[in-house]
Amino acid sequence: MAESFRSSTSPCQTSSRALAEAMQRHLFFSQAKSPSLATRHDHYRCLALAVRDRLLHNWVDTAETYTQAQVRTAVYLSAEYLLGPHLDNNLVNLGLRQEAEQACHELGLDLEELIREEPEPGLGNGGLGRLAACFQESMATLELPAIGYGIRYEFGIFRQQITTQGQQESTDSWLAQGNPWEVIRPEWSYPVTIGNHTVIGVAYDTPILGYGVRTTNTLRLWAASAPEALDFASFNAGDYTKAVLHKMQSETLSKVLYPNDEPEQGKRLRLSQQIFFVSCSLQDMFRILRGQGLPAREFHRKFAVQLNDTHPAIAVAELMRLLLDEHRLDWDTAWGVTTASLSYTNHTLLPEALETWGIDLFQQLLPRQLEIIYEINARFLRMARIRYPGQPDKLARLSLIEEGPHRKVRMANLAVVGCHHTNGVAELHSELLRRHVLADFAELWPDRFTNVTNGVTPRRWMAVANPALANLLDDVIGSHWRRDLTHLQALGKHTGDDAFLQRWRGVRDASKQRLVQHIHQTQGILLDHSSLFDVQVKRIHEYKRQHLAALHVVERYLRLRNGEDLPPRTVIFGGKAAPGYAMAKLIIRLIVGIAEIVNMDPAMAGRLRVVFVPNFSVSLGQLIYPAVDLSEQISTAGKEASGTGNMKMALNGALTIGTLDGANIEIRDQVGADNFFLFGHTAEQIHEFDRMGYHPMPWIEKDPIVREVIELIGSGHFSEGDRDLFHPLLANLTSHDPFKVMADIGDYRQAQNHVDACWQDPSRWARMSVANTMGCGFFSSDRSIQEYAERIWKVAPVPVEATTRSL
Ligand code: NBY
Repeated sequence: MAESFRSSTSPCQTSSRALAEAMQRHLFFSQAKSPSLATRHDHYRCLALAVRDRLLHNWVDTAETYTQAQVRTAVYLSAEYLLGPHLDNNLVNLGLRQEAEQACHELGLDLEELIREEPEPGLGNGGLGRLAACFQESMATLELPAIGYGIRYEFGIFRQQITTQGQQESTDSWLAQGNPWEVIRPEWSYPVTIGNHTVIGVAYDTPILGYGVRTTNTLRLWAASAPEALDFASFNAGDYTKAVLHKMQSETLSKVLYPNDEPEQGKRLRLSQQIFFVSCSLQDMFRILRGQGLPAREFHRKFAVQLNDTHPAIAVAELMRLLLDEHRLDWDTAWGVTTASLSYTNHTLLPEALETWGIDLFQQLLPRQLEIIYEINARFLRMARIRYPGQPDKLARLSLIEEGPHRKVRMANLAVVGCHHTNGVAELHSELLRRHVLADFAELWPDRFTNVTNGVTPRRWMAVANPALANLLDDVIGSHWRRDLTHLQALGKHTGDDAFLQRWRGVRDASKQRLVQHIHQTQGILLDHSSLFDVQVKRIHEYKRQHLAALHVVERYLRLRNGEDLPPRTVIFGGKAAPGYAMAKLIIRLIVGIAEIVNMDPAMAGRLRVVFVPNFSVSLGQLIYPAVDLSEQISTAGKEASGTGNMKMALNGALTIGTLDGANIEIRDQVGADNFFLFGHTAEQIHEFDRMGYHPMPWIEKDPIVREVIELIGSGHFSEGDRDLFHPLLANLTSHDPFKVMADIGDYRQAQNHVDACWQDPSRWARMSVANTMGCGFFSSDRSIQEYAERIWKVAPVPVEATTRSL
């Protein structure tokens, strides 16, 4: 495996003995401790530092190669990176996993325990942030010259506790014990002016390792600091606290990641965060350009810049500002450079999720950028008016400014106008963007619109998360799947082989037992690993319809109480609700209430269990995805842009119950309709409901089971007799039901019955499971990145030469 890169380091360096010695050295020289005082966390840090030492040559060589070769570089701008812990992933990508296990063993330590010591950098909300992390790793693995830029939040996504009251939040101080993976670069810091304050962004670099290659790219995150530690005018006037205040205010800029769906609150700080990281990143790119002796007007030749949603869309105006005001280009040249550099990925179809900023706020914080946006808009509308004479409604829709009593800047419109390409993240999503959300732009510029279906990295989501499956695959189809996931197709030759299917089931069972053990230890709930594990883990949102699954659980509870014989099931939920999203929090409260009643009912023993796993995260995902039998992907069709958890589960052998939404459609195409439990109305039908006027009542009237479920919840059965608690949820479902739960619940039930029938035949289920893994080769983020690189960025691989000498 990966001989070429292994030979770049001497066998002695990579040996477990050397690694163990390095750990001992770090205990003394980095942790300043004797073995008798060392904590487990000290040992984790020693291993992390020893591993870091082993990747530094590759990291430095990569930077050197890119500088010497003056290569065209992909730049990813994202406000979020949901990285997950680095240690295990870096060990796998360096090919050092076994050596580390052995080294720990020699020192009387347990590698798994040390891996669990690492707090994960939760610098993202959900799918969008995790996609950015998978993409970084794939760019490195494909040897693409690339930089990721973002924000070094001091507090990542909040930690979630689950009590009988539902979700409670606390802060995530992931940096409290230090971070061995980052390197501060104070020499690369830039001023950003926001309103009448200037803050300084300081670079913190984290290495992103490719798998089996020398390429080690950089993720550069900006931390905010005050220009002067003290405001000397105030200090000299004797007001020490006021002097320190300004410093504090500046530093709040990179203090905390905002949970999405948070209404209004914090808007000012969010816009400040966006300009902060975008401006620092662009200034850094100009510094690199200058270092290579290239003028500003060549910016677009050096850099292909991808905007991860509209959070960095201010880049359109900021790049123009830098080109016009700092680099003195004329408007047309600057505009040419800007639109040739930038491209935009949209991640949502929900109209309420499209970012806009009030003009007043914009004017206060970013007056020059607003002026530039007005000029872009004036020129754009002049062109559009010629194309669409006498169509003021169309022009009003195209405008970068939403008119009305509170005028707003439309960031999606700004992104489309300022970028050479706009893409969606799954076929259906891209189609709906063209047909609905961005239809006017797609008519104007059809060639700018394209699709790149999302993917996930097989290194973290198979090799790291599911080593038992990885071993089985290595035995049966060889190890190439790690670099080229389409090799999974080769499993097709083995689906009729009983010995193989037996091993397959063994691997799946072991993953389920691992999860059972974790849930027992952390929540005190003992689950039956032989039951069907039915799992929905993702952010809690009405459009994702966790309440649809919850209603179905209540229905099973009623059927079991009525003496029906259903195969044993364990229903597992996990995911965070935005702290300000009352309905999402009520859905969690409902699930917790149902779990409480079901799990203590003796009649349910051995037949039904319900668990809400608190604080879903990348690390928990690594534990959960391999243990899923049934993957719940049940969003209202047309609402989920793509989904990526759906891919992680199917790749690890889960069967999906799902709607024709996002990437579910492509998963079903790839794994075969027979191996997928389809239900629900199509996006087109849902669209028709909305056009014609939808009411849930007719659906409820013809479904006695759902009526009974709603009555039972309304009676206070799951809320200790409180009949009011779930009223807002039930009233919403029975009067408006904006996400069409009632229109789909009957079909969902039928699909679930079909699931039960298939599960009764274990060898049939095992074959369906293999078919899912086998068909998922397409969903590697390597494939997604290859598409971006070839079709949008025009960036080619540059293998890294070993230039620095061994120490
Ligand atoms: O992006 C998700 C989509 O819902 C999912 O279908 C898709 O697979 C994934 C990757 O393309 N979107 C998402 O995760 N969005 C956010 O996390 C997010 C974060 C911040 C804000 C809005 C949405 N914000 O307004 O600040």
